[in-house]
Amino acid sequence: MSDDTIFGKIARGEIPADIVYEDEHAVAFRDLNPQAPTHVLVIPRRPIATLNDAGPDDAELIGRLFLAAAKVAAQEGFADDGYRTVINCNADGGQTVYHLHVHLLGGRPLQWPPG
Ligand code: D5M
Repeated sequence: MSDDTIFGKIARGEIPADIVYEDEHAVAFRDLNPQAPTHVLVIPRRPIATLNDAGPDDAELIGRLFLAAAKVAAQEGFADDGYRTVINCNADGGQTVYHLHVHLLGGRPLQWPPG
């Protein structure tokens, strides 16, 4: 599957990002437009456009994205205070980049519900 999104380019190392964690399956980097003191995006190296495009074969990979987010939360020092992980899906979900990503937000108390 081809992936010409900005996140596909980051995953392939073609454009720079402020990477805070990476492994065989996932890359995590700081969001350019942070909504919290720490705002990191965790993406799979393998392109999946939206959560709707994930299938049963992606179940383990999606679990790995959340485990990577928890690792980054610990790395950033707010795991015990708390944080939020969220996936935006399609237009009403506020998705703008069509390479699946988990937002990790932390470093301040977060409001609920989101807007
Ligand atoms: O989230 C897409 C997020 O991606 C949004 O918070 C801005 C961020 N963004 C866009 N381009 C970049 C680059 N190049 N580096 C880091 N962060 C970036 P969504 O859920 O799709 O609305």
